[in-house]
Amino acid sequence: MFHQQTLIAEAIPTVRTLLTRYERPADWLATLTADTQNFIVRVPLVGAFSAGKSSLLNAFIGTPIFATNIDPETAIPAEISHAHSESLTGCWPDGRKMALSREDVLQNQLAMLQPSGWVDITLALPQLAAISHATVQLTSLPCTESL
Ligand SMILES: Nc1nc2c(ncn2[C@@H]2O[C@H](COP(=O)(O)OP(=O)(O)O)[C@@H](O)[C@H]2O)c(=O)[nH]1
Ligand SMILES: [Mg+2]
Repeated sequence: MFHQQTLIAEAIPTVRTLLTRYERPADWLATLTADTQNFIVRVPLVGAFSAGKSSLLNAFIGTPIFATNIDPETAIPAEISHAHSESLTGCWPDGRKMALSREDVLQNQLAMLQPSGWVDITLALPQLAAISHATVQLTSLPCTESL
C-alpha cells in the first residue's frame, strides 16, 4: 500500500463515526474502502524491440518467464503482478480468457492472442509482493523506425 492509502484507510473509522453523529449518508465509505484497498498503479515498461525489457523482468523475477529475442510482430503485451497463487492467463479485448502454461509464455506460443490480446500473469514472489500495489505492463513498440 502507498502511504496515502494507509492514511485514508486509517481515517475511515473516524469519518464513519462523524457521519453517523451528524446523520449524514455513509454508504459511500464502502466504495472508498474497496477503492483504497484495491488501488493498483500500472507501471509501463515500454521500449523498442530487443531493448531488453523481457530480460530485465526475467532478472527481476529470478526465473525466465518471458520469451526473449521475440520479433516485434509476435510480441504480445503482458501484465505481471503479485498474487498469493500463480496464474498465467491469455486475455482478449472482448473479455474471453484462457489458461496458459509457463511453457506457452516462455516459448511465445501465443499466436491466438494476436492482434490485440495480452497475457496477464500473477506470481507469488517476495519481490512482487514488495510492490503489490503495482502491475508492470510490458509493451513493445511496433518498430524502432517509429521512434
Ligand atoms: N548485451 C546485453 N544484451 C542484453 C541485455 N538485455 C537483454 N539483452 C539481449 O538482447 C536480446 C533482446 O532482449 P529481450 O529481453 O528479448 O528484449 P525485448 O524485446 O525488449 O523484450 C536478447 O538476446 C537478450 O539476451 C543487456 O543488458 N546486455
Ligand atoms: Mg520481449
